[in-house]
Amino acid sequence: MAERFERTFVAIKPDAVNRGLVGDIISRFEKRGFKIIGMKLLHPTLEHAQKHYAEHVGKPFYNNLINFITEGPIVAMVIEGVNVIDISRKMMGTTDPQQAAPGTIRFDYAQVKESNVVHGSDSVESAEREIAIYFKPEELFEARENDADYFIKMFGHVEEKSF
Ligand code: RTP
Ligand code: MG
Repeated sequence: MAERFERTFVAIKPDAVNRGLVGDIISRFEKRGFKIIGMKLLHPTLEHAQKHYAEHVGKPFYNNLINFITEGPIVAMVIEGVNVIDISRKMMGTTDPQQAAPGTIRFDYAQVKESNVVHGSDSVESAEREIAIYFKPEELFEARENDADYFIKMFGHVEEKSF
């Protein structure tokens, strides 16, 4: 797979927020090296939910899905990294936690597909569309390199090396 630098929209769904799983889930993405460049706790409105899940209108699970996602606050995030769209969905596991591989977020934290803990965009187009539903451009921040590199570049003041 070509290495492409991407952004994706990730949501920690109301079930996971309610169960206190926010820290655990965020830390998985951080440990992978992905950068969180936008994040907020919000209670999705009906409009948010309908726009977000527009592709599922008319499907048998649609009403339950809309009710579920508007049930309580979610943590909405924009995450950046190499192939983050595909890799973050791999980290989440399949839609149905019963089918998900052990070690994935949905396998580890969920039992049924109706409340499966996380959402991740499934393509570049979905990511752009979903990010725009939940974030204004000014709510996203440039990802920095690690702090040392950043400050060295910024201030150019490394006086000597120890190696
Ligand atoms: P998501 O969009 O939430 O990241 O999940 P996904 O791509 O893995 O699955 P998708 O097909 O987009 O479905 C969106 C959400 O709808 C619920 N669902 N229920 N009862 C069912 O057959 C069924 N199928 C899907 C799941 O909560 C899924 O995450
Ligand atoms: Mg989906």
